[in-house]
Amino acid sequence: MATPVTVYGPPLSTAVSRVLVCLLEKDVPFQLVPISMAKGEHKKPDYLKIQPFGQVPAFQDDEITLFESRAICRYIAEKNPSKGTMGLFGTNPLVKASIDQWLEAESQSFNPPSSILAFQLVFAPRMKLKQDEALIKQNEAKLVKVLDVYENRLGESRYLAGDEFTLADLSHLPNTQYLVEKANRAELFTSRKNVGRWWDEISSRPSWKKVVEMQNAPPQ
Ligand SMILES: N[C@@H](CCC(=O)N[C@@H](CS)C(=O)NCC(=O)O)C(=O)O
Repeated sequence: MATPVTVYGPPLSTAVSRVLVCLLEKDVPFQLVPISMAKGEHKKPDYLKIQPFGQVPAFQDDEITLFESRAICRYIAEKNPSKGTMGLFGTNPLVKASIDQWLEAESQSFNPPSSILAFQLVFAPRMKLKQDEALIKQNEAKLVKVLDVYENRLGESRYLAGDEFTLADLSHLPNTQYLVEKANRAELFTSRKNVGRWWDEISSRPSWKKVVEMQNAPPQ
């Protein structure tokens, strides 16, 4: 039997949960090495050998190690084309380009304001850090503009890259979950008809529900 792949990092991390949901969609067995960020385990020399920036996640498949959650997701989808959800990373160059385009939109346009908001609104209070109201306002305004573009796009197609659920949609799950469920910002999504419909659909996938369960499980 093949050795399961290994994901290093806690499920509460948005970047780790992106990889976990991808593995579940593709039905790829994995083991999780939680890595305590509170204890600084992500900055230890042994860990830096597989993630030189000292961030989570890191990923291992036999002798291959990778970092960067979106690159890891592309690898998982490419390596397992006939397992689990088909078409996560497309089957022809044009579809792949469309998926890549929206994956880039997620990483370059959606992630910057949404990750700042998730940090300021969810993690800063948990870490007893002072929230930066100006930064929150500024990034809410940026996110509104991004979501207006998404609203138009999702009026034309069921999912971001077309009629099928792909890595482009999957990549939005982690930050959106925090904003909708933990940061009291659901309205940003639900007040937009198409974005609200899309969010209901992608967040109801069994793979994502399982990741949320892992996030909510009490620490071992
Ligand atoms: N672009 C990276 C981002 C990774 C990242 O920012 N991870 C955060 C947790 S979500 C982290 O490790 N933060 C600790 C640090 O930067 O020291 C990816 O997608 O994998």
